[in-house]
Amino acid sequence: MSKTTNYRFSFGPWNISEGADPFGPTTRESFDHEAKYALYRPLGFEGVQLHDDDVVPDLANLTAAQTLAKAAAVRKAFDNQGLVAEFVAPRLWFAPQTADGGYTSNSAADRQYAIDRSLRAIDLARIVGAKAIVLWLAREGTYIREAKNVVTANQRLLEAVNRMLDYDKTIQIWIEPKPNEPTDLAFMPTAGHAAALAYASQDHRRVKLVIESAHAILANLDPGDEMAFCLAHDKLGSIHLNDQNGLKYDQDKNFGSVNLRGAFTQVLVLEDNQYGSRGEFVGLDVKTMRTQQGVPVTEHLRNSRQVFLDLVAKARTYDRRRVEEYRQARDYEGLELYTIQHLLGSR
Ligand code: XLS
Ligand code: MG
Repeated sequence: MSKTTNYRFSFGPWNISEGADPFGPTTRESFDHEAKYALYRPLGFEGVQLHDDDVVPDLANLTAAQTLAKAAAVRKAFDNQGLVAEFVAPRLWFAPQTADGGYTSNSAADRQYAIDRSLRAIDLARIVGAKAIVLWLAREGTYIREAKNVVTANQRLLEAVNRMLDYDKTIQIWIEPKPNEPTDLAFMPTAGHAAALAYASQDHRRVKLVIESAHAILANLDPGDEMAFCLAHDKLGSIHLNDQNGLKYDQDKNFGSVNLRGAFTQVLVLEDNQYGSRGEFVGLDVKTMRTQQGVPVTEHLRNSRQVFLDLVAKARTYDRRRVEEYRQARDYEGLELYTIQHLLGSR
């Protein structure tokens, strides 16, 4: 067991948000990306999670040369500020061509758009120095199941991943599962689905996963178990820590804010399996409350990171010898009380 992992943290610029929700306008002024990047180091973060249009805003209206030049400038700015691009994700849920999904759309032209955009995202990842692209398959699913042939859709996802692996021989592809929202039924709901896709691909070692706590909870699964499953298969590319109050809209609450013991479980899994020792980031994907005043609001990032570190301290003082004794005696009542009292600080 490692006691020494020095964790490094990441978040995406969208985590510093203007407070809009589906029922109302923004409640804070917008804050441009360059100004956001300047906040990373002071907040204790060095990794930047990026979408393709975070790297190059308005990329649909730029020439290839303009796009590459902008990406190179972002790379330089990161280098100057001591920042690292963790990944680039093609934003395949905003463009009109992806209204009914990209890789799994019934339209051949839309599918081609999705592939082309993904390959451009790989180019951008190369330029900004990210070793992976992330596929959060937002609209790859259906609003009604009769809308698509689900067998064909799954085959198309595999073809798309193989196309990306073929295009670049070293890039990693990290799939981020989520069971619903914005679709009703997503094709890639859990780590098991994504791992099956990875193993079916032409180079499974380069296909990994991002496990987001809230997404696992939305699938009624335990986030720590989803992470452990990936670790057992060396498939945990990254994590998006946050929290979620039951089965409702995706909330991206602060890490540990709903289920502290569940958050402890996630930290234990990461600690006990040396997550981070090969440079993997502890990624956050948290939204502040719409009601929070100020521009920009960053407390949710600072606080979630702090809760993670506090739980790391708890994990490091969790008495494993005692845990083992309880396990041997099969005294899970005793083990549960010890765990809760350890979290409460009384043991
Ligand atoms: C949504 C995802 C998304 C991906 C990149 O929850 O976290 O932001 O990480 O598209
Ligand atoms: Mg996420």
